[in-house]
Amino acid sequence: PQVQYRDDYQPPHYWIDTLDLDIQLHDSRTEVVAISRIRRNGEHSEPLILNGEHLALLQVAINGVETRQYQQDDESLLLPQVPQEFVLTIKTRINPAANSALEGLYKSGSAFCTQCEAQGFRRITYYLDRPDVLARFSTRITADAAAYPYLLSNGNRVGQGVLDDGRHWVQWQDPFPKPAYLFALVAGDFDVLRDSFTTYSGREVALEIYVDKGNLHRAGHAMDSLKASMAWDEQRCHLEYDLDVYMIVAVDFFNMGAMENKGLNVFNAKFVLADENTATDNDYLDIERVIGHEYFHNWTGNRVTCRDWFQLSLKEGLTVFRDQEFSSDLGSRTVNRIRNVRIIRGPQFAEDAGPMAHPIRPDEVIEMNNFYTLTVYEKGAEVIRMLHTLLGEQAFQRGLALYLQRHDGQAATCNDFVAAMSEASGRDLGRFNRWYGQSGTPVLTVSDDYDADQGRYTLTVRQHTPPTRDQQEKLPLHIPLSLALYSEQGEPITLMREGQSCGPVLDVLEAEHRFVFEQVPSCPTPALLQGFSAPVKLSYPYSDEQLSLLARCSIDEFVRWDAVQMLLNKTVQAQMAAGGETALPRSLVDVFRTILEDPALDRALKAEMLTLPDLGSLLELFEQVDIEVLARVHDRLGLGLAEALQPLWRQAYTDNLTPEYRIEHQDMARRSLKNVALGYLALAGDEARVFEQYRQADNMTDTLAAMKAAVRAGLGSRDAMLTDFEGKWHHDGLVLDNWFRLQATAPGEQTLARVRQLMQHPTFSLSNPNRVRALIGAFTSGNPVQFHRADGAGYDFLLEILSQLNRLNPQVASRLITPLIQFSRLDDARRRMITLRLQQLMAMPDLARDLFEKISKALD
Ligand code: BAL
Ligand code: ZN
Repeated sequence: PQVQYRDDYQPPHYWIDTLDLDIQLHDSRTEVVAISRIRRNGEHSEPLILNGEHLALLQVAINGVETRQYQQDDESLLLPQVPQEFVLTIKTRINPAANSALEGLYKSGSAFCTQCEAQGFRRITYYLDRPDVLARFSTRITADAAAYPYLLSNGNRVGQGVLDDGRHWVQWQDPFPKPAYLFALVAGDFDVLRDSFTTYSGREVALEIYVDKGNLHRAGHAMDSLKASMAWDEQRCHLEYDLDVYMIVAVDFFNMGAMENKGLNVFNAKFVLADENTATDNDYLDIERVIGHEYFHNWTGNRVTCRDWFQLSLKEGLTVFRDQEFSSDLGSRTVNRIRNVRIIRGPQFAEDAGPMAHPIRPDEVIEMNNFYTLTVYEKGAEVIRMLHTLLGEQAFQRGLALYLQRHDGQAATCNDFVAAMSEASGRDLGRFNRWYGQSGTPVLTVSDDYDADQGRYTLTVRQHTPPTRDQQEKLPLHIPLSLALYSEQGEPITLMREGQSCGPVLDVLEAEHRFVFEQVPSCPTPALLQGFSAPVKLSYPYSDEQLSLLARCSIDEFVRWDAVQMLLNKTVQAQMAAGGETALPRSLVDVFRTILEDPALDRALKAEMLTLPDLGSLLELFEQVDIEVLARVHDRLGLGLAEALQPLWRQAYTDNLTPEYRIEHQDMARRSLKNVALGYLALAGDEARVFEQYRQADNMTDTLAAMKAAVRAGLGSRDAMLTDFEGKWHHDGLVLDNWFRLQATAPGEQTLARVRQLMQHPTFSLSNPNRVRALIGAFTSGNPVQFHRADGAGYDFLLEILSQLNRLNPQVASRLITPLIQFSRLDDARRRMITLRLQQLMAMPDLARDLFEKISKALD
C-alpha cells in the first residue's frame, strides 16, 4: 500500500463543474450513468485520471462519442488525451447487495443508502474523488415504486414520475457546489416525521426524519434536537440554513455515527431513535449532540470544506467544538466539560502514546478512514477551544465569520482558519499554529515559590512533549494555562502581575516560563489548568490537603472535580507503589463524605465527582504496569469507598428517587447521582435494593443502572435480570446492544466464553457494526482485564474476528484493533504475546490497507 504525504498536495489537473447522475437501482445490478462537464485546470498535457473501485465499466463517451481510448486498473480510469473542455459520460454497474464494507452504495436492511466520506464515491462511479473538486450535482433515481416509495438525494426535489414497469423516478438538484464525499442517496419505505423551521431571514425549511416503519414515536427527540440546533446556530454563531428541506434518515447498518451529506443526513439509527422505554438519559444527550454536530457541518464542512483529507480537523475539530458548546449551552457546562476531558485523558492520550500517534493535521496517511480519530476530532476540538480561550467569545466569533465569508464555496486549509482568527483578533498565532503539526501529549511541569517577605509568588512552568513514534523532535507550543490562587481558608486571591490585576489565562510560550504574582498575602494553593485549558498532562506536587481544599472551595466547578480526580490518581499511584495492599486514605474518604453531604452542589456534578476514573485513564499514569494489579487496586478503591460511606450512599439513593420519568436536566441529574450511589451500594452487598430498582424501573436508565450495578458487583440476581431483559427486548437490536455490552464488560474469566456464546445469538451479526461494537468492541476495549488475560485467549479471539472482518468490513476491523496495538504500557509477557499475534495478522493474505497501516506501525 502507498503512503500519501500532506506536503505532496497538488491542485487537480481538471475541474468538474457539473455532474448529472442517473441511477437505476437494483439490488445486485445497479446501473449508474454519470455525465460530467470537465475543464482543464491551466495549460498542461496531463491525462485525466479518475478514481474508481469495485466498478464494472460499461461505457465511456467524450462529447457524446463512445471511446475506448482509456486505461483501467483496480483503482482508476485513465483517459490519456482529452479536450480543453468536454462532457464525459461514464456508465458503470455496481452491486449494492454485496457491499458489506458499507462504503459507497449499499443495502441497509431493505433500504438502499450511501456513505461517501472519505472515499466512498469512487465505489459508485469513476470520478475525481477528492474534496477540492466541487461540482453542482443533479441526481435522478429510478427504482421499484412499491419497495422504494421514497427516493432521496441532496438539495431540492425538482421532478418525479411513474413508469409503466412498476418503477418510478425522482429528480434532485443541489444548488450548492460540493465535493463527492457529500453526495447521498437513500431509497426505501419509511415512516416520516415532518415539521418545519423558519430561519431568521424568514426562510421556511421543511424538516423530515425518515425511520423504519413502526418507529415514528421514537423520532420526536431527534426532531426537537434538530430545531434546537438550528436555533442555536442562529443565536450563537449567526448562521442560517440554506436549503428548503433538511432530511435525516436513520439506518441500521452504518460504520460511523452519522454523516453530514448536504441536505440529506444519513444517521446510524442509534443516534435518532429514542423513547423512555428504550433509551437512556445518555442516549437522549447523545442524540442531541450528534444531530447538532451534523447540522453544524452545514457551514463548517459543507459551505466551507477541506482542501485535502489531511485538513480533516478543519471541519471536524471545529464542528466538535461547536457541538460541545451547543450541549453546554443547553445542559450543564461543567458536566459536558468533564465528559469531554475524560475522553482526552483516557483514549486520546493513549492514542498519542501508541503507534498511530499523529498531529491533528496528519502528515502521512495510508488509509484515510484510519484518521477519523480521537486526535483529529477531540484533540482537534481542544485546539479550537484553546483559540476560544485565548481570543474570547467575541473575537472568536468575528474570526469564524471572517473564515466562513472568505472561503464560502471553497475548499480551505487549517492555515486559512488560523489566519482568519489571527486577523479578526489581531493576535499573533504563529506559535499556536504548531498545535496543528505536532503530535503527542505535552507535559506541563509546574513548580512554585512563595516569598512571604515580599508577598511574591513565583510559578515556573516547564513544557516538554515526549517523542512519539511519528516525530522525535518537539518544539515548545503556545499553551493557555488558566490559573486561580486560593488562600489557606479557601478564599480566591486577586491575581496581580507587574502592578496590575490580570486575567486567569497565562500564555506559556517557551520551554520554561516564569510568572511572578504580587501582593499575595499568604502561601497560596494554585488551581492549575482550570477547565482543562489545554490538552496536556499536568505535573505539580499537590499535597492531599491542597487537593481537598480545591475540591471543597474552588469557585470553578471543573477544578473541584479535577481535584478529586487527582486525589484518586494519587491514591492509586501510592497503592501501586505499595504493592496494592495499603488501606484507603482518610483524606479521600473525607473528601467523598464532604461531597455527599454538600447540599449546594449540583447533583450531576456530584455524580461525576463520585465516579472513579476508569482503568484506561489510570493506565496513562504509568510508564509500564501490571494491568491485573491495577485492576485489583481499582476494585479495592471502589469497595473501600462503598463500605466506608454506606449510610451516605443509602441517603443519596433515597433522596434522589424521581417519582415519574421526565427528560429534563434536573431529573437526569437526580438519576445519575442515585445510580452512582446504587453502584456503590451493590458493591457493599445491598442486593435487594438493586433488584428492587430493576423490578420497579419505568425507564431504560434505571433498568440498565440496576443491571450494571449487579454485573459489576457480581450479585447473584444478575442472571435473572439478564434473562428477563433478553426476553423483553430480543427483537430490538439497539436495545439489546446494552445487554451485549454489559455481558462483554463483566468481570471474571468466564466472560470470554460468554462473548463467544453470544455471537450465536439470533440478533448478533458480524455484518452489523453496531452489534460488533456492542459485543466485541465492548469486550476488547471496555474490559481490559479480560481482554489482556494472561493466557492470551483474548488476543486469539480478536485475531479470529479480525481475520473475518478484514474481508467483510475493513473499517470496522481497523477500529477494533486499537487495544491490540496500544500495548506500550503493558508488561513484557503480554507485549510478546501481542507481537506474535500482530505478526500472524500481517502475514494474512489480502490484508486490507486499513489493518496494514496500523499493524505495520505497531510492529515497527
Ligand atoms: N464526517 C463524518 C461524520 C462526522 O464527523 O460528522
Ligand atoms: Zn463531523
